Amino acid sequence: MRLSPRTLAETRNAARPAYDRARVTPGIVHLGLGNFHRAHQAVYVDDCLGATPDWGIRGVSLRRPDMRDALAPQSGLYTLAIRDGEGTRARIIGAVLDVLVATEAGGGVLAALCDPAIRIVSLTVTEKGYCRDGAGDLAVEHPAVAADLATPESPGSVPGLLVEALRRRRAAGVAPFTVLSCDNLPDNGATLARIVAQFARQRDAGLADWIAAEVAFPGSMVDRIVPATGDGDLAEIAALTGVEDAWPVVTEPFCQWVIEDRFPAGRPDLASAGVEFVDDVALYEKMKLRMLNGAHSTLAYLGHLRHHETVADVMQDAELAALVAEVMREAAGTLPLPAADLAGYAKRLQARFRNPALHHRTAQIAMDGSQKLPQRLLAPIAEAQAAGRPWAAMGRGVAGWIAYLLARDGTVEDPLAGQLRAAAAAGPETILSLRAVFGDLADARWFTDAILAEVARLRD
Ligand code: CS2
Repeated sequence: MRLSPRTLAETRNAARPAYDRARVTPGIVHLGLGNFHRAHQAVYVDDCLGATPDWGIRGVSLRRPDMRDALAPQSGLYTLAIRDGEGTRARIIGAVLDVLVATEAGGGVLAALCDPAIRIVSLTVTEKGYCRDGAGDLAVEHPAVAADLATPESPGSVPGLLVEALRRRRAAGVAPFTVLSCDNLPDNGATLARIVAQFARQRDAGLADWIAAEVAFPGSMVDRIVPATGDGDLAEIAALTGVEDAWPVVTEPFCQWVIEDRFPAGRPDLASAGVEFVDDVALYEKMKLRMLNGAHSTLAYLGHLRHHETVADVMQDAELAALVAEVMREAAGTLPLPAADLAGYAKRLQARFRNPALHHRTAQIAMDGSQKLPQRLLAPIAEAQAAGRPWAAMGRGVAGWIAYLLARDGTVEDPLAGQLRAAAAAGPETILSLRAVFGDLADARWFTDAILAEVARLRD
């Protein structure tokens, strides 16, 4: 029996939407409908739909149709399984109304984005979706950006889609939506605003000025560990709930969302669902990116080299668990926050990493290293060095990435895969000279000498 509105009443051991789903209408388009969105933002929105049913979500898959194909027969319903050492709690989420596929002709994504009922466009498109160059500006030679600048009315890239949708809304006299980045980037709102502005300026200066004046891009910090769904999860969740879900999502109990409160077109009452609204999210973002994600990347590369399959496995390796704690300590040293608070935060992060019920693969975190290292490890290393503070553990994370690239001959999942393959063939010095990843650190001997020594040690 497949999960659907018809079978919903027959699900067992799972909380069901507490609102009348027939009354829900779309208010949000979400770009990048992956597991993370489904276990995070969609859950907060689900909590709001009883009071305000006009904030349902239309999901967009930017590349593949597989999520749409899984969720369409279920009318968007899916199971969220929250797991820790104590067991599994299941909940059926109804906030996603349908899924559109951006690559399909007539896929309806632009029409959805232009619907006046849509007041928020949120994004989880991963670091590479922002099409940034090494300096954080729009990469105009990026193939997807170049293609969209050539044919801007049928866009496929994130900046291309947002700018064309905003242009059409402006032309039709429809107020713009708020653009809410939910990716793990520093200053994610400001970064997206800059990239959209730069893309718009390439098309039409008047449009760029209008976007700068009228469109809000609040920043946000998002946090929940959400592994890829495994085959075993499908069977286990079906056994628990009594209905089959083609793509359930498994996650941890912890969940956090901090957002800058700039929503001129309105927003659901997310505070009632536990969202923290602040004036400036930058420090929260930095803390999470450096302490959680920096430690995550470090344990992913070094753990993978030691053949540990999951994060929980790495945390059983005393040497690596100690390194993870040290990365967090060093990262904390770069943050202007009370040391005791950061020590408590680090303790809670390590407990989350030890969650034995999450099968969070080191290989999943290892992906897209060229996009992740700068904000997770390289920026805090540069700041630590300038302040005369230690950074050796974070340096081991960087060396781990290089050793990982060398061990795989540069054959990795990464938008810079071609460059990484060529650099790996030439050796670690060449990898360290990639300015697109290392920026000015590529020229800093204090940095490159230490990392090269660590890479040699790791390879031994
Ligand atoms: C992870 C993140 O895959 C990765 O790069 O570090 O997805 C991490 O699990 C989340 O940011 C936690 O909020």
